[in-house]
Amino acid sequence: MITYKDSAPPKINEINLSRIAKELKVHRDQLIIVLGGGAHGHQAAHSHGFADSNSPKDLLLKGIPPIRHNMSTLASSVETSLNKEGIPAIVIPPFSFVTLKNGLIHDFPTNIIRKSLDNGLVVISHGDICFDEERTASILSGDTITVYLAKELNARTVLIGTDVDGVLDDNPKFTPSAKYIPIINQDNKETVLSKTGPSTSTDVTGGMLKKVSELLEISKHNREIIIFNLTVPDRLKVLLQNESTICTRIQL
Ligand code: IP8
Repeated sequence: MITYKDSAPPKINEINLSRIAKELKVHRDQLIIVLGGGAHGHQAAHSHGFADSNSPKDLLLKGIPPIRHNMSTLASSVETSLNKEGIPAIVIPPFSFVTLKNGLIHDFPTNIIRKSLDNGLVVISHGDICFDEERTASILSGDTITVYLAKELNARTVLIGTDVDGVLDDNPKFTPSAKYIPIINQDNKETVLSKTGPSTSTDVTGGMLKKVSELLEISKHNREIIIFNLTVPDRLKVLLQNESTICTRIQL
């Protein structure tokens, strides 16, 4: 929603971004904002072979500058918008301190993130390309970062903003009548996982199915996990004020 997902070259949706920055102003506690790749990350990742595990090393290496450039551009636009609203946000890019091994987190120190939060800063991080101990470089998705940081920093609430009303009971691109599922719990989690498909735009890291599977992993620890539609004005603001709105809550 802060990028036009299908626009090539990637383009920032300034209208949505400045609205979201205004909604974030109601938040009073520590806050980490994790950006997904959107068009900025996924197009460059796709054209440099990151969707295919057999891509040659040279092609992957060539992808590092454009992916880094695009993600830095995106993150810095978000930083600018938040700073304009008086939110003391700073970008901490994973490429400079996170390593992966076979696509999974290998080393992800959190001391600078903790110090930033303790000093009243709002941290912006984002899906990125990172060096991989086994495969030259791999893509680290924003969802993986979110799950990791929620665990490491013991987050109380995890809000996942998407462009649909929550986790849907069918693919809205093919079934326009698909409805959001208000609660995912032990009773329906297997059914939900079997119905939720991957994202249909250029997404090299798995879309909604991966999102839900990763979130289920951290929902057992008395944490509030909410997936909601960030394209609809005021839903973020309402959720940040602990009020209810249309969304999916994961409660295992
Ligand atoms: O959109 C992917 O992050 P995601 C980041 O959260 C890149 O999966 C660089 C493609």
